[in-house]
Amino acid sequence: MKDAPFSSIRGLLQNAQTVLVLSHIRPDGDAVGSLLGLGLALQHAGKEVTMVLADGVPSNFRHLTGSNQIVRRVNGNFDLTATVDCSDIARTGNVLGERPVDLNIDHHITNQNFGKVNLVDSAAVATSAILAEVLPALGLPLNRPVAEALLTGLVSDTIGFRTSNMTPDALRIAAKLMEHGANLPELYHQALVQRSYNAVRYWGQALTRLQKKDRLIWTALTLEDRRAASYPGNDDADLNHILSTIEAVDIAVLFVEQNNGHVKVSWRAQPGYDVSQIALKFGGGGHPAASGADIPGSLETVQNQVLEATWSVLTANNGS
Ligand SMILES: [Mn+2]
Repeated sequence: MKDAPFSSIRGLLQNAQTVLVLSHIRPDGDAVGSLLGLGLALQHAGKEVTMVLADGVPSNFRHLTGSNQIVRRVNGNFDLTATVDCSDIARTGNVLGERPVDLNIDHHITNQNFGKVNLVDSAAVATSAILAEVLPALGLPLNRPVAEALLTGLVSDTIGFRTSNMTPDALRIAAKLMEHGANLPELYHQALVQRSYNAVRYWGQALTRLQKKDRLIWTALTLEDRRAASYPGNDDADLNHILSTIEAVDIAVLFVEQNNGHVKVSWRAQPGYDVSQIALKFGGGGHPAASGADIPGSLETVQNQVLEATWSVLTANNGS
């Protein structure tokens, strides 16, 4: 963060009245939290802000102030376009058209630095954590709704402060957000603990087919599973969190069949592995310990290709 381009960001913001802020498809807590954190802070500073999530706001984040302002399409022109928590432009859901990105704020190690100004800190536990430091430095106050959004992002991406990249600084940021009015137990419960009945039934389908080879574990959620459980989303309903709690496993892979002929793949790995490199090979990205990709092909084909590539990473590490 030492080289953070604060003065360029300040310049961009000063000259902008209308601001477009976007985050990524299949939004998680950090996507929603960083979007609202930046968006509401800019609104508070008198800017006219449009916030966009191509897939809309997941139901477990609709309690956040400002979430009802988030729209799914981009209309009109803006003085400034900013993305948060997006490692590449396609992650916005291709809603930008020809509009260039002025400001790219992110913490993914695979970030493509596609903005005119890029504030990318891969050591940060969440994009929301970056914003919790950047906003006050830019003279944008952390009021209660902003603090709630950012703490939601921080809690989500660290799975409740327990990912291996946790730092004392991340806890200090959380403490600061609590001091600005964010209720940790409540936001934690909404972001990580509470689940729908249908989501757990959806997990059940995949858990009965769970497979293990040495220290690799995997399963798939099919379209049929989604229908059987009446699960409304096209995501994994956080099942990968459950897979990553299984003992004596180094890498967990979850396949989610999509209705566009693609398969969404997510990897979770123990420290010492870098699954972002596998994801990158398949057109995705992420973090060393948690990555994802959207791969065209049938479930069977994608599963074979991905398991083969993952297996070779696992065995290469074992040999080193
Ligand atoms: Mn994030």
